[in-house]
Amino acid sequence: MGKALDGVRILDFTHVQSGPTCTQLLAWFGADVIKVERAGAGDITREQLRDVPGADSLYFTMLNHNKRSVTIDTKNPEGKLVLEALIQKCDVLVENFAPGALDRMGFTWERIQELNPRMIVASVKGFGPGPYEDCKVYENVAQCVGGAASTTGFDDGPPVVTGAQIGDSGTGLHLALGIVTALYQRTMTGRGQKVLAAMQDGVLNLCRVKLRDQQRLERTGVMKEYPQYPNGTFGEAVPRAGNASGGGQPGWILKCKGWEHDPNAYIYFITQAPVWVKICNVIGREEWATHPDYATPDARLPRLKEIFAEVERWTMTKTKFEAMEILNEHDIPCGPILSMKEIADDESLRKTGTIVEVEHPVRGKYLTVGNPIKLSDSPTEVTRSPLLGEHTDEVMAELGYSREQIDALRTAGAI
Ligand code: CAO
Repeated sequence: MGKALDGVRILDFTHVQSGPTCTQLLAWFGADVIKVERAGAGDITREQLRDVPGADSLYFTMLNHNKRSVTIDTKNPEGKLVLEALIQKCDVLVENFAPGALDRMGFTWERIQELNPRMIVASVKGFGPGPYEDCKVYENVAQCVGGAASTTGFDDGPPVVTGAQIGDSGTGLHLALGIVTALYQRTMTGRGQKVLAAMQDGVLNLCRVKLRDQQRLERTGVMKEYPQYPNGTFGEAVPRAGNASGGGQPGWILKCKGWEHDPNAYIYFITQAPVWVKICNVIGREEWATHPDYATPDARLPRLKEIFAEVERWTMTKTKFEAMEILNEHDIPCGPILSMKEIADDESLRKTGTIVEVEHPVRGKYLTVGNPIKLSDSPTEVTRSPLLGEHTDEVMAELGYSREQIDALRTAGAI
């Protein structure tokens, strides 16, 4: 079976996390992704957080599957010529260097257009145009400037960053969508274009509901589904909501059996209005189904703390999996707090290819997250990340360089 992006060639000039997640997705959809790395060093993540001496780190291997690696010194005049040849052969250049780095290398948008007017140039930057556009940005900075940190955590504590890499992987996803959209537009216009995904914008897009709440707060001064209601105070900005549910169906994280020694013996419980009567029956508070203080969503809002405390008295008598099973029998939405260990061992995630075991020639077997997006006509096979420069000769030959030319460029330090 073919792949959705068969025939698309990507010049992958990305490093660290945000850019590589984007190009890895494109590779999983079938694009030929040629990762250009600095000769001798490579993507800095190859050696960051190493767990096996001498082997590429999991940080690198888990973000660079299905790619080819070539090493080019793009500041060397002869290396620049190799990069030019690649630009002429590829459809998309993806980069996430610090602002201005590509220009400093001599590859401005104008120069790239001269070389290949069909080329799409896709960039991740920390910020879009404005006062901070020249700043370098990492994951947690993006979470802080995109509205995630100020709205995450508990009211009586400091802002908190989340484990989900919404700044890096989230922006990589945004960029991937921009790239395939630009490729689609090119089929009609024949022209390339610039695609920019700023990490601040990507995080803010994922925090859309919090900007909704900012406006609700300004209009009404109170948000009744937030834990600050009815006894706490609201200030001028959207407060941290603890574990409250973001939507109109109140939820909270509740203890389950074993919580005293297991940090993940908890369940997320949603008091979804259509199943309120079933909730009352399951927890043994049948009278709440008709009591005017509890029977309607509006009546429940000022009593959510008391309601969740009562539900918790029930969940504490069950393991999170027992509670999940019983609640699902009654169509009550809930979710056990799964540890990474439990997820790694999850058979169903392995069956669907969401968790994949990969063999690597230096580090041996490791687990990775496969393609979370499943296409029925374009199945994903996850293959290992490339060793540094593993495909330099192969790609150079495809570009038309002879054996002698390749050797000479290597001697000159250009590749
Ligand atoms: N040959 C020669 N030079 C190369 C090269 C190659 N193959 N590949 C890269 N370089 C050079 C660049 O040209 C740049 O040189 P100058 O500084 O002289 O222009 C240099 O390597 C370093 O690039 P950088 O500034 O991007 O790297 P950094 O480690 O200093 O910064 C980061 C890293 C991530 C903060 C920065 O790249 C950035 O802000 N990127 C945009 C936002 C982003 O993607 N952040 C997410 C990172 S994941 O958490």
